[in-house]
Amino acid sequence: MHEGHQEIARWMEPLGAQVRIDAAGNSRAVYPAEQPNAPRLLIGSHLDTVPNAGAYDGILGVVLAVALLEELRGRRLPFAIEVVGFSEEEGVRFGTPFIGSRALVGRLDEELLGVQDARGISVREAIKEFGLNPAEVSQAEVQSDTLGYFEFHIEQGPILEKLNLPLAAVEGIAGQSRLELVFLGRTNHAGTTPMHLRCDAIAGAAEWIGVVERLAMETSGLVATVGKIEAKPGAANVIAGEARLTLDVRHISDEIRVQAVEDLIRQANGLAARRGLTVRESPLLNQPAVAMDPFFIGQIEQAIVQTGCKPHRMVSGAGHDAMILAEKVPSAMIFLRTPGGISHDPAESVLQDDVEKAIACGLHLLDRLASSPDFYKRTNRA
Ligand code: HGY
Ligand code: MN
Ligand code: MN
Repeated sequence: MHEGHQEIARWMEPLGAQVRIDAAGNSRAVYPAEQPNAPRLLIGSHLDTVPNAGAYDGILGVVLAVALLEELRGRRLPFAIEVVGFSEEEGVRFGTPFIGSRALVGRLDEELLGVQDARGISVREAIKEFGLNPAEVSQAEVQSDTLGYFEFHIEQGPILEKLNLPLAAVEGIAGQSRLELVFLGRTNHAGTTPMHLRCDAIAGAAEWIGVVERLAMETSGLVATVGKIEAKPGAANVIAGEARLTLDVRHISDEIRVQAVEDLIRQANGLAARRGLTVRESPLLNQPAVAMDPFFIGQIEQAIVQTGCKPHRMVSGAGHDAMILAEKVPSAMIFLRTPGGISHDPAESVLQDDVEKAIACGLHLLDRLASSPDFYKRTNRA
């Protein structure tokens, strides 16, 4: 992350930007406006990613923001542009996502600073280890006159490729629940324990994973994933006494999502009772669905048309920092087509022509915002 921060500074300083790292490890680079003390528009995305990832999720949004400013060729706008590289969006290390962007909306609180990783290191200690001061987290918050936030991001799904469209405006981001469940049974000998006398935690977890998949297949618009499972003691000739797994449930309707989670927990307890197991669930995230800013969506669609492309609006199944920034400032996203719909995998890719169109669209958007009186009138929730 230190190297990533230094690279972004190397890109941004020649453009006359002031670069700093805030206390949550976010890279913050401000490209000045025509006049000093002008309000800011934030453009960015996340710097972190998932294990064995592709090369575009998150970082493409930061690189596109830098490329957009380079394309201004020194031109200043009536507003400053702050390029933000969020330190932690995926939630891989601490199990809970959006740590970087929550600092910008004042939600990197004591509870979140106390969350620990698998080695028992808290967010607060990780910030100190990185060389930053957790006591300064409040200084990461966005200014009250911030005009908005927008994020370029790969779609990470198959829709734009199927429609043969390079770009889209995101109208909403699906809500997301994340939990950890632990099935507890009784460790025993694999060779001597008759089947009807077992309390097999892996077998119980496996049955429940089938229930998760079936519920999602039968509920329109719902996706549910068990992405990680760890068994103890984890030996071939030992019946597992513990199976620890993650659950990720998403839907654009919060009611359907929350209902599905409650249903899955109820079914976990039911099958555990039948198998002589117990289940412990720990909620890690209950992130409501978020609508993007209507004014921004309209401006983005016009900018897409000006770029010579057919406009399209869509819901994002993936979570993004924009859903956190939207708590404080008008937020929006521009999606780029994802070839093969593959993401969170080294095969993740973008088409160079789509990237060029995204930069052109971004320039049209900046020109539209710079000349739009409505853009400055909007009050912020900051
Ligand atoms: O998991 C997600 O929704 C995204 O990759 N942060
Ligand atoms: Mn991701
Ligand atoms: Mn992402």
